[in-house]
Amino acid sequence: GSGKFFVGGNWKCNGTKDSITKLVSDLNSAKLETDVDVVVAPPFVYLDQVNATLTDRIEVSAQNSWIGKGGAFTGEISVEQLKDIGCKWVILGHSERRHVIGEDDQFIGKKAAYALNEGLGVIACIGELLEEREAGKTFDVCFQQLKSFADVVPSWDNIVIAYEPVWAIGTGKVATPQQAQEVHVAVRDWLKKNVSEEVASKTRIIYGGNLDTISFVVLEEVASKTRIIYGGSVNGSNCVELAKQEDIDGFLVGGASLKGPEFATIVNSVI
Ligand code: 3PY
Repeated sequence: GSGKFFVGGNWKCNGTKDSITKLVSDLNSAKLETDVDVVVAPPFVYLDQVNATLTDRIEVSAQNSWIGKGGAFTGEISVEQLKDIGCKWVILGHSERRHVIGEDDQFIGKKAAYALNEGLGVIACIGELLEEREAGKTFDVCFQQLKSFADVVPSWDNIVIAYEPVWAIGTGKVATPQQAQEVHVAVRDWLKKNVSEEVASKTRIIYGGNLDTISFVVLEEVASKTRIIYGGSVNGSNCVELAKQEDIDGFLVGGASLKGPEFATIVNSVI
């Protein structure tokens, strides 16, 4: 894998004050491997409560953010407000926002660029529908979604890519470790060809030695440092096999993240 293992819990539109108080207390007492970045994403209305009561060991993420500065945008939440309450991350491009709410690549890209420019980390989700997989379009779809992030983001330092095949979300159907690994490798290759070279060519290297060697190092770094995590029905029983895959650098967990002990098991599946 690349970089530090990263496990995010996407609580989606679930929970009450009481259930979230209990979940936070379970997370606070859980034993978590030290070498893992752990993030949870509560619904907006509980973000402040969670951030105030959760151990500093776990960072807090939003599940969405507005495309720009706040103002007259009824019902939206701005990046500035998220930062104000101590939120460090935002999940963008989740398939439920793409396919249930109808957000498109361009809109998601704008949100990502704004959030990154303001200093939030972005968990950038991509993934194909079942019919796209069956039509052999998995890579095309994922690359198109990646490109719409790549075209607008200021840098890749603060992005984690979450590959979440839509047919594996909320269906209990998990991708096999091989199916996930195959896409993760393709995503990393795509980054190498389309992002690293671009970054390498834009990076000014002021050094008098062998330039080829240096640009090669820069080129390798972006693709190999970007964490590509898997999401889609990850749970306490399938996480170990998935985590063994070379290019799976962590997980974005749905339903199983609502149970403290099971979420801890997933965090601790790091090898
Ligand atoms: C799932 O596992 O259902 C997810 O959507 C994680 O984001």
